[in-house]
Amino acid sequence: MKSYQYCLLICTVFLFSCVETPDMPSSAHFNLRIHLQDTTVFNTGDFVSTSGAVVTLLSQTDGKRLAITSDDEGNAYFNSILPDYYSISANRPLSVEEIWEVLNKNEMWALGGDSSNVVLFADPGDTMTLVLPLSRSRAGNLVFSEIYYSGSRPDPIPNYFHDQFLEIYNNSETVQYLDSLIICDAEYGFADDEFIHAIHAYMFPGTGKDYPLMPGEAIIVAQDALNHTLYNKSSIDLSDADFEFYVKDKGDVNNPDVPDMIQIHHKYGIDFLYSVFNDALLLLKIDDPYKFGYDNFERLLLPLSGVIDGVDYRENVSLLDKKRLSPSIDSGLTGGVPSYSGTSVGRVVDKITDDGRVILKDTNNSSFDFSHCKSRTPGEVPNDI
Ligand SMILES: [Ca+2]
Ligand SMILES: [Ca+2]
Ligand SMILES: [Ca+2]
Repeated sequence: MKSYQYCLLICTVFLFSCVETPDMPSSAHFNLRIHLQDTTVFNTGDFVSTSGAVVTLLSQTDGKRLAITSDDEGNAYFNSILPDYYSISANRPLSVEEIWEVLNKNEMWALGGDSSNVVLFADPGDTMTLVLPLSRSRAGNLVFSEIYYSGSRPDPIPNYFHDQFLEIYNNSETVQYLDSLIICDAEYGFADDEFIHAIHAYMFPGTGKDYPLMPGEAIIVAQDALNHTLYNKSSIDLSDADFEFYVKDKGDVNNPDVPDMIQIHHKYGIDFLYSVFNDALLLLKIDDPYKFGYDNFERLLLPLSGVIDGVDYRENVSLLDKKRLSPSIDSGLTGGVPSYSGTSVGRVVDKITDDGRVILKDTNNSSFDFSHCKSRTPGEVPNDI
C-alpha cells in the first residue's frame, strides 16, 4: 500500500512538473506592443505624458520581469516573449513643471496603470497590441517616510522589538488629515489579489479634522510609546510618539499621554508587531473596512483602491518574486537590513522647494525610493539630497 502511494506521489509530482513548466518550442515566441493611453487631464499638456514610463511585464509562471521604457509614441515593445499569464504595470512620474503646466498647482502626481494576470498570446512571430490606460496615481500626499522594523541591538536584552515605529510624512503642499486612516500589514501570497489580506489593521482616531498634518511635517506611530532606552540601552525614546498601537486584551502597555490607534483587526500577537525579517505595511483610506469581510483564515480584506501608500520590505531585496504587494502599490523592495541591528529604512529626498519644503521620493518603487538611515530619526525627515 505504501509503495502504491509513493508511486502515485511520484506520478503526481511528475504530472504537475509537466503542467507547470511546459517545454515551449522557441517557435512560439511572439512580440508584444503595449500602448499607453493617458485618460487623465495630463494628456492636454505640451509634453507626451505616455513617454518615459517604465512598463514592467511579470510572468506569472516563472516570475521573470522585463522592464521597458515607453517611447515618444507611448509604446513599449517586448520582443520574442512566450505565451503566458502576465501582470503588467506602468509608472510615469510627472515633474513639478509638467504638473504646473496642466494644473497650475504645485501638487504631486504620477501616472500609473496595471493589469493583473492577463493571458497574452499571438501567432508565432506576430505582434500583439495591448492598450493600457493610465490614471492618476495617488502617490504623494501622505507617505511612510521612515520604517523601523529591525529591532535594537542586544544591550542587554536580545531580540528587542517593542521599539518599532512608523513615520508618516505629509509630502504634499496642503494640509492632510490622519483621522480614520488605516495602517495594516499584508499577508504573504496575495500580491496579485485585488485585496490586501491584513493580519492587523488599526485606525487613527478622530472624526474628520482632529489630526491635521501640515505640509512637510511628520508623525510617529509607535508600537509602544515608551522610553525604550530604560529597558535596552541601544534603543530609543518613543515616549513623545504621536500615536501608539495599544492591544488592550493582550496585556499591552499603555502610555496614557499618547493617543491609541483604534483596533480594527488583530488576528494574533501581543501587539501590532511587524516582522523583523520581511513584511509589507500600508496606509489606507477606506470608508468601511468591514465591507469585504475576511478571507478563509480570518484575515481582513481591504481593497487596493483604498491604498495611499504601501511599502514592501525583505531581508534579501533581490527576491522580488517574494513580494507581498502588487507592483501597482510598490513595484520594488526595500530592506536588506539585518535583524536586531537598530537600523531603519527611510525615503530619500527627491527635491526641496524654493520655500524649503522637503519632497520625498515616491515612484511607488521602494527599491529606488528608500535607503538605509544612518540613524533612527523618529519625527525628522532628511533635508539634504
Ligand atoms: Ca503597544
Ligand atoms: Ca496610549
Ligand atoms: Ca525620520
